[in-house]
Amino acid sequence: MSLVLYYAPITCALAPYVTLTEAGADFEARPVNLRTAQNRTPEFHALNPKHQVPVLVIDGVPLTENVAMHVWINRTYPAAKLMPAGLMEEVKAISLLSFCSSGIHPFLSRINSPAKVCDVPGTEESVKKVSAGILFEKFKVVDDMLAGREFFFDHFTAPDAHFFWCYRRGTQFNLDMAQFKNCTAHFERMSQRASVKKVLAFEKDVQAAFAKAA
Ligand SMILES: N[C@@H](CCC(=O)N[C@@H](CS)C(=O)NCC(=O)O)C(=O)O
Repeated sequence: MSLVLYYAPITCALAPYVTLTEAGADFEARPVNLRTAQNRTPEFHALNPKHQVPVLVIDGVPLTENVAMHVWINRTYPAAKLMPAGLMEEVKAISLLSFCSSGIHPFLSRINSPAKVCDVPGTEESVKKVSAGILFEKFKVVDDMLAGREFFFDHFTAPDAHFFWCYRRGTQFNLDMAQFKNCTAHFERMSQRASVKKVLAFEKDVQAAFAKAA
């Protein structure tokens, strides 16, 4: 099987990199430079007309959206148990993945690029502030979920990887993330996993290569 993950540093492509690694999948991570708009080329558009990473190309067929990728990786590599067993637990995991993807992620994006959602001059700080307020409500929900728990379920699963990315992105905006004690502890535990260390080392290498090419 041929697996190519289109990946960009800092982005949510970190999550499928982690779950593919945890699954023991043999995959190629192909860097995409968002700063030079490599995601806007005709070649990339043919893979993903939404012009976003991640894209997982499976035997030549592109799959987009984190949630779908984690479901596919889990089904393809069941021994890794990337989703919890049993229908109810599995759909709870899909619910969490969806919350990361459509509940939390859009507010991280608004803080990162406020002008993409409001082009009225002078509103950037306001968009960031409102978005941070909503984001904090969402992190509080997860903080409560993680109270007294090592992972979301009884072992590491895909939502741990996806949420790790969300929390990490939050730490990159000068927000008071330390208030979310359980999320912070989860983040620190996740940072110790071999799969996470591997993607962070890869991220550094890709950033260095992009800087050199600039
Ligand atoms: N819902 C998508 C979101 C993907 C997404 O927002 N990717 C961002 C990076 S985190 C991206 O590629 N942004 C570039 C752009 O939109 O031009 C998923 O979960 O996979």
